[in-house]
Amino acid sequence: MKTTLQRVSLPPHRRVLITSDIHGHADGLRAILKKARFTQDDILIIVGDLVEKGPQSLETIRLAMELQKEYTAYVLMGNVDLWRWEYLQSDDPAQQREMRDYSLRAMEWWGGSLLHEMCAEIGVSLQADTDIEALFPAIRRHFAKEIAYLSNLPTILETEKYIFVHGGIPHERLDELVGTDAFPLLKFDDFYHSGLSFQKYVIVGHWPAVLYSPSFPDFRPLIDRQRRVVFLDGACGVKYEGQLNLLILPDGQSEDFQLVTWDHLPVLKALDAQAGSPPQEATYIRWSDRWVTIARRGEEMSDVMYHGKRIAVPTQYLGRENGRDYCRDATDYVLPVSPGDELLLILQCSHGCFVKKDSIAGWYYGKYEMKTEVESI
Ligand SMILES: [Mn+2]
Repeated sequence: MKTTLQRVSLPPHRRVLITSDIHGHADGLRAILKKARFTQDDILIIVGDLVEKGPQSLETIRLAMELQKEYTAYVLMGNVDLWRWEYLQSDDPAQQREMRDYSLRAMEWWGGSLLHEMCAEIGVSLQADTDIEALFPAIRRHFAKEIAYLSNLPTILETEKYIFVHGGIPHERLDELVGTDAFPLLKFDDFYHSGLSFQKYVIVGHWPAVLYSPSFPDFRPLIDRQRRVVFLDGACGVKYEGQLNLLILPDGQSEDFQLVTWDHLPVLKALDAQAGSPPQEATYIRWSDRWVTIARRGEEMSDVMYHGKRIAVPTQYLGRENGRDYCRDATDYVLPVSPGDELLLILQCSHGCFVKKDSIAGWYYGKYEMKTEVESI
């Protein structure tokens, strides 16, 4: 797939709503647009990765198609969108079987896959022994529109003040990038640490912004005003405690970002006050640097050594990979909480709750009551 560039002018007096990495959460996208009061006066930009890691991949593609018909909406390609399209258009039986086998694992991990949804719609329940080669012609026919839609998603969108791309760009000379392989721009891992800075703001998804948090997990977009880069990805689907992030600009010339988020987690109401721990002393074991030494393994909580510090983590967060122990995203950060605060429940332990407050994850040890929904959206 070659890099394509779409240039548009953003008219004044129209809000610009920017999101990315929907990952099969069509209901989340609908909810966040509703929360942002998205109307036909607004402009929507989705910076790639519509599919996989969630239960509604096909629905998300169709929702994006619909949004582009009925509203001013721009949708870019993500690396996962490209990956799925490559498999769907492949005539290689080995690749078709690989897609089936990946999809079966995805069903276990994330409760769904694009291929499961496609098979279900043509009346087939996808199984390990499904003759996927025999099914592919029917899938191609039935989903010709959706497959064509994926293949036509542009790589880069450029406006007067902004450049949007799923992963990142090595430089701002966009005309030089057109026609080159799109893959490195879609899967530009850890773009923040490339250290690059730009004239126009470069807005990307792909790499969960939380992985860039210095000492506690912060799921909000990371906006680096000096280097002029914005990292949107709230890790929706990728992490259980992930969220959708939507940035709103009052118009396309503005740099005044407002944030709206969407979460699927159950909501608690805190009943006690809790003093937070000093943020700079907190430790965040992040997926991109997850290796630990287990100092004490307990039934519910264990102690691990992480960069010379001993911290308590839920035992169920521990795992082993290639003979090394790791811990999935965890922190010892204690959140500052006031009675009445709304907390999103990630994990309940006997001594406290691992929660998210205003997009930041940490511990709460006080009393609480369960609330049903944040608000009916
Ligand atoms: Mn991605």
